[in-house]
Amino acid sequence: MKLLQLTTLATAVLAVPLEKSLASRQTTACTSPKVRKNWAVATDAEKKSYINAVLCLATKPSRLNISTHTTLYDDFGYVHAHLSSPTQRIHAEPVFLPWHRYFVHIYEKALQECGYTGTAMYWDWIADSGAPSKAAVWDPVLGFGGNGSDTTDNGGKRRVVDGPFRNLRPTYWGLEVDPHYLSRDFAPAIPEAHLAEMLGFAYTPTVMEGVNAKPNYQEFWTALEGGPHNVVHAGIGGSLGDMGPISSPNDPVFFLHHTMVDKLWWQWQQQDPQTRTLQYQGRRNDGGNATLEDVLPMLGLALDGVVKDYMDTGGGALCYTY
Ligand SMILES: *[C@@H]1O[C@H](CO)[C@@H](O)[C@H](O)[C@H]1NC(C)=O
Ligand SMILES: *[C@@H]1O[C@H](CO)[C@@H](O)[C@H](O)[C@H]1NC(C)=O
Ligand SMILES: *[C@@H]1O[C@H](CO)[C@@H](O)[C@H](O)[C@H]1NC(C)=O
Ligand SMILES: [Cu+2]
Repeated sequence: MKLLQLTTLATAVLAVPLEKSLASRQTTACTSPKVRKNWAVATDAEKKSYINAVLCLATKPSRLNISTHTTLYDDFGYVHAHLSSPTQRIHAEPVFLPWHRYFVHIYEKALQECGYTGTAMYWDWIADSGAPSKAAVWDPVLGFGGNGSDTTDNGGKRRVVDGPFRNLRPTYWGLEVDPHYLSRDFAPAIPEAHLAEMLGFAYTPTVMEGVNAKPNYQEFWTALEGGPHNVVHAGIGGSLGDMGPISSPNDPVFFLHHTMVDKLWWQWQQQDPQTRTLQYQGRRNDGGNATLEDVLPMLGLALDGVVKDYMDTGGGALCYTY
């Protein structure tokens, strides 16, 4: 009896530290990090494999315990929307960067469970800022398809009519259940106002130099989120496309955009890894000061995370580089 009790106790006590020691073992074990790729330089085979895995997500059951549950593809839009409203928990506060880093990581794993053997990829919108609508990422065969159509007979949204995702039907629009075809609404150029197409003037190499030069985490995430991050969403989504509302992960390009945002954070951290890898500060939306122990909620899509495990791309729960 006594022995049995001891064994039970030991198992219970071990359960928690085991998980911890696995995490810390990975910190030292990340010796060959995977290198995340630029979509523009990926091979045709890699692009096809990525695209097929995205389509596969829409055939997998939802992981969420909700009455409207549809597919794993829809889960990403749902979770992002419900963490943005009615209470904003993932934007306009320091957790923006680590939360989206973890979210991209979950998506990358989901693609891999759908047969994809590569890594998350990014759209380098800085390189394409002069003519964003011509970027390789919008290719109708080896890309995500382009701008939406000029009709709005898709529940008022501009349906993407070319490319491999033209038949994708996201379930959510913001917080609403509103099945529709995937939509985009590339912001047009307005020459009279000196506005370039897709608001490209707001994420040029020169603008980004200013963002990268920010001296601390708080100034950096604020400049990156409120500036180019938001503008790229608006430039692709407009008001009649999926990249606009809080259900923006509906558009598969969301993850190429956010992998780019993540790469920029990583680059900023690499400028002074000693100081910046764990630098995390600012005011939370609930009024408290941000700490490395803050939780990254995932509403059941994956286990909730903790900020400190997602600060270092080569440690904690992660093992990749750019
Ligand atoms: C799923 O949701 C139902 C209804 O809200 C709840 O009673 C149940 O405990 C939930 N199950 C899990 C595993 O979260
Ligand atoms: C995208 O398509 C819409 C609808 O046809 C059009 O108004 C808009 O100018 C297009 N944007 C670009 C950048 O071509
Ligand atoms: C947050 O940090 C600031 C500066 O260190 C401090 O003055 C303030 O009291 C802290 N606020 C809370 C809610 O802990
Ligand atoms: Cu977001």
